[in-house]
Amino acid sequence: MFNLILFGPPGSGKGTQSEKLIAKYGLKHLSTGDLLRSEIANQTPLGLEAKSFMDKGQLVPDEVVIGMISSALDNNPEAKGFLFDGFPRTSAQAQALDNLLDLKKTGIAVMLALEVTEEELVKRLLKRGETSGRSDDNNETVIKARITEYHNKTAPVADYYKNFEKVALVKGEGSIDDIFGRLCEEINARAIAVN
Ligand code: B4P
Repeated sequence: MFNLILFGPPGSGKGTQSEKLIAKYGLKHLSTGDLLRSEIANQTPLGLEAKSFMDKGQLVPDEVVIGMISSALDNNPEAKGFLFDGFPRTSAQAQALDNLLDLKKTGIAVMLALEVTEEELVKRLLKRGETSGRSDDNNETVIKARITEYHNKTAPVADYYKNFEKVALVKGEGSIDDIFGRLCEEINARAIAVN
């Protein structure tokens, strides 16, 4: 199995690049943001709980997202690898992911970390907010709260993977295709098992 984490602050292009990477490498895409928005759309109890955090720009509690990822792993026994998009976002999530993958006798091959300036992040998210209907995108205060959550709780997750020399920093500014090319170079340098 080849498993990778696409990492970066809100609006760094994780969702955008994930679509292209799964098409090229045939990995199963697991986006906690997408899973949570689907729960909200279906008005499930989990979705209603998650919405109250997401609307304020806060992270959803660890046990909620870890449970979702655990079920998604169990529901895809045939996957040849997973692309984790927006997960893990806290050190507790990173530890839980390692434990879940250990049970499947696999692990993370690489964390690709997109680097984008804060000014560019805010610009991109406000622009998406004009059309996306996402309540967490159309308010600059909420966007800034998301970025603060990222610095406080999520950025340390990269240090966790740096201990295992698994982090590749990738410039996340420029054209979508150029960034995709940089990500593919990093994967191809590591991924003997990916076709
Ligand atoms: P997510 O859904 O993960 O979304 P995101 O961080 O906003 O964005 P992403 O980086 O995927 O950006 P995108 O490609 O879309 O999270 C939303 C919320 O869910 C979180 O705030 C949190 O509350 C909750 N959540 C999710 N996972 C969680 C977890 N594990 N634990 C706890 N809570 C969790 O790009 C953004 C915009 O930029 C798009 O409009 C795109 O078109 C544009 N763009 C992309 N690349 C570009 C480029 N190169 N140039 C110009 N624009 C570009």
